[in-house]
Amino acid sequence: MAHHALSESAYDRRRLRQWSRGEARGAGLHRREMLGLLAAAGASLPLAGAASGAAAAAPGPSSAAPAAAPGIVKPLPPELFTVRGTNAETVFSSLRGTGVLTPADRFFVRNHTVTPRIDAAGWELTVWGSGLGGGPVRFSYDELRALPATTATAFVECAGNGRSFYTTQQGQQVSGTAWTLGAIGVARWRGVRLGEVLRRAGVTRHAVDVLPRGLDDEVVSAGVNLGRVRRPLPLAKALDDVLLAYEMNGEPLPPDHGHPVRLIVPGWVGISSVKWVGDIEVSDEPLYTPWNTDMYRLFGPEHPPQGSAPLTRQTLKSAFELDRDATLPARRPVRLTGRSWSGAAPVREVEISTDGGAHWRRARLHDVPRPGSWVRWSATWVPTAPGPAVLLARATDRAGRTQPDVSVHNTQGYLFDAVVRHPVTVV
Ligand SMILES: Nc1nc2c(c(=O)[nH]1)N[C@H]1C(S)=C(S)[C@@H](COP(=O)(O)O)O[C@H]1N2
Ligand SMILES: [Mo]
Repeated sequence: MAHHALSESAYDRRRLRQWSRGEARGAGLHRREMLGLLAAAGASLPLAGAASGAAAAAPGPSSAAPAAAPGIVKPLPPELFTVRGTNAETVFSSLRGTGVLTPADRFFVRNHTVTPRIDAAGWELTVWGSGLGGGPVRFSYDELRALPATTATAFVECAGNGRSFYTTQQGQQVSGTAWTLGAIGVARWRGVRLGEVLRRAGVTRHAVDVLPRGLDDEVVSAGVNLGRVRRPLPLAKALDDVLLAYEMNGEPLPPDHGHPVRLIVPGWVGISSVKWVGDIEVSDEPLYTPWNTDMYRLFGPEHPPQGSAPLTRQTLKSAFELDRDATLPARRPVRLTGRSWSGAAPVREVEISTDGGAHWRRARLHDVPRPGSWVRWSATWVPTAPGPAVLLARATDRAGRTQPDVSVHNTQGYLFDAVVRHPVTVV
């Protein structure tokens, strides 16, 4: 663990130095140009799509959402999903009573464009680039499935999960899809280790970066074509625990979640887990795309002028499996349930407050905390006086981090980690 943390941060520092010196190549856009685009109007992150709007413009959970996300294949009934532009957020209360694994029918979808329909029989993966000993190597779906299989339980969580609370709870402006806390799901993924495929493709010791690219449409943002979704992964992570997954919860990957094959990068921001992967470049020098230069880094007054290093691990969060503004009867025991998770380490403890943070007590944990997954928890509450109340849940992980009261702002609203205030009404 420590070894990987070290090599990851060394890698980030090297990348950041190169970026600062203007050595970034292949990013598609000059950074200043891109930042200008992102700042323009400050309204919506261009990639979020016109319909989704910004957190500032659409703070409510569902009031401003359009009726459907045309690019998503699976049904999106309102009791399971809140549609936000090209994306669909899981209604957290719909997880109540489900297991650790999020059923595919309620797993959130984050699409930069639209879900492509890809036939596994005609699909192949091409691995190529200067970090290989020889030329391109191709794998058919059947060849990939014939390689040694591994399974892993891991969450996929959008870096912007919780973004709307920068605005509704902290009064700050951010750009991007106005997620509440439902841009996360946990699944059991089955596939082949990326490291296994890279070794078979002849990765050399000069390789430093691995760039998976999706087969979905090129992303056009404010009139600029950014190309296909692609984000470099440092070789150390690629060889560690990354999967090329072809099954989700025991079924072939559904179209919306990357059929036939996607990356699963445990613990890291969701953008790392590229869906519908078609090719992987293995490079002997660092690579740059808009997804590791202008997006998915922290910008703003509280961060270095060049922005933070590219985001890697997810932060920690907690959510109640209860609708916001739910109505609860007074003087009757109510079983509050929820989930907490962290990208850094297993969750150690969850505390809840039913009086806006004046008093705290421990919630009961229902799962053995594991890295890269979440724990379900519960606590019984007997509301006394009728009227409004605010519920809070606060997680601490085994790395010693506790959710703070306030999250440090960044312009694109990533990595929200503060305790979320959950209003209810006692009647
Ligand atoms: N090819 C491709 N991969 C992608 C995306 C995309 O739009 N295209 N979205 C990314 C983002 S931002 C997230 S949060 C996750 C979401 O995965 P899911 O839709 O299966 O929940 O996929 C990532 N992989
Ligand atoms: Mo995301």
